[in-house]
Amino acid sequence: MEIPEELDELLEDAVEKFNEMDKVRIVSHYDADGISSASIILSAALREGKKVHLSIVNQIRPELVEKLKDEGIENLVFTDLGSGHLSSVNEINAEEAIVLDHHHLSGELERGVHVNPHLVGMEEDTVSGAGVTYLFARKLDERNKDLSGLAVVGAIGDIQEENWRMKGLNEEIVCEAEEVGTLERGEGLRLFGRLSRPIHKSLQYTTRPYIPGVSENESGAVQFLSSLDIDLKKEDGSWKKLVDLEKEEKKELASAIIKKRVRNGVDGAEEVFGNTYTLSCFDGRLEDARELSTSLNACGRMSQAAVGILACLGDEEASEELEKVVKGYKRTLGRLISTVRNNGGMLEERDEFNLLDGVGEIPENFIGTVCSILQSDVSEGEILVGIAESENSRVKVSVRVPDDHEANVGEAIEEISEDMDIEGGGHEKAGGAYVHEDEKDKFFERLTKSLETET
Ligand SMILES: [Mn+2]
Repeated sequence: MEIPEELDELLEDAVEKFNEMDKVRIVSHYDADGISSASIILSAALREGKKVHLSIVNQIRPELVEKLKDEGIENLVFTDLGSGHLSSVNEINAEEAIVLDHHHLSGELERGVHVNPHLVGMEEDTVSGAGVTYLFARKLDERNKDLSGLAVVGAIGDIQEENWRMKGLNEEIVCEAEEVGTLERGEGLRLFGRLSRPIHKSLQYTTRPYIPGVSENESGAVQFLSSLDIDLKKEDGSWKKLVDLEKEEKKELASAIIKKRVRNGVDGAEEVFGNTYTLSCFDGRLEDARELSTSLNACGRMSQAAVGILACLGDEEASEELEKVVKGYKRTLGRLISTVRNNGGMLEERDEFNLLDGVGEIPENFIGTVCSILQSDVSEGEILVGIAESENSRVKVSVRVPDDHEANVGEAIEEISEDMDIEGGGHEKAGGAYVHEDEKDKFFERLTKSLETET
């Protein structure tokens, strides 16, 4: 694998530091990338025989800093987190810290080693937090190359593909994972649960690509399949999965999906196909990397990150538990969506954008996903902004702009953070920020302006 020299040097320094550590306090982010990162660093640390204490958090808040400070930590390792809060990391006052992250930089690390692609002129979307953590782990010990599949799960979780293809270091990690045999890359229909679920369930659960009348619609999915003469069951009576379809059937299904989208005004045939990644790192069991990534995301949102981590470490019981967490997550999400749809007052059409006021109804961990789903409810081409209650008199604001909108949400939020006391970031079409309650309106004003000037 070609790792840029400067990055390689940082990794070397981090490994050297890590080798001196006996007890390690690990803190990682609660999204799929963060949970993948945590699984990688935990495996690597345990293999080295280190004593480990791990926490998963959704952001670095003052209470966390206080708590860690009180613990009197000697050795701190942050994964998929920390780069944007280096002054807080310094404040924890650990003797040594290692930060393995890919988020935007803010401040400088006082004691320890900071590894981040931005430090060597690389972009954040060419390697995930799990990717950086993996690069560290393989530098620490070659045998950690068997954790490469998890780095890919993290990159998928952070939506780092462009047109459903990896780039930069992510792509190199995929190649290495193929080489060592923890992952198999294929090409095909991007349906959810292609290895694990009945096809009609796969179709129902697939929302990207969106299939009108089929996504989130079980009977629609069943009808769709029978209109194609595809049997739902195999000869032995068990459910057919996408992976069980004949080549011809797959082709027919693909063209039917594209036709259905075109007829309903959804463009972009290329969105329907993409790389598929099959993980084979769970002794014998195969797992779809996209599905695992979705499940890890659910774990984080449901405050059950430990289940996700254990599943990533290959624990079979945890894998079963993971399925339950995912179900609970779907139920919660479904309930929240109905709450909004049955309660007209929650979604307000303003001049500049649609405002979903979820304060008191929608937990902060869910507001982003709820906004993503409800974006199809607002008028075409319009922006949706959601708010939910957070801690310390702050609200969590989530912003979603339609695909055909020129605005860049991540850049807008970054721009605002230069002169307002907010914390946040995001991607092109989706982002979020924590904003003081009484500065909410000021934030909305600034947001409207930023999104406008970019169009
Ligand atoms: Mn990340």
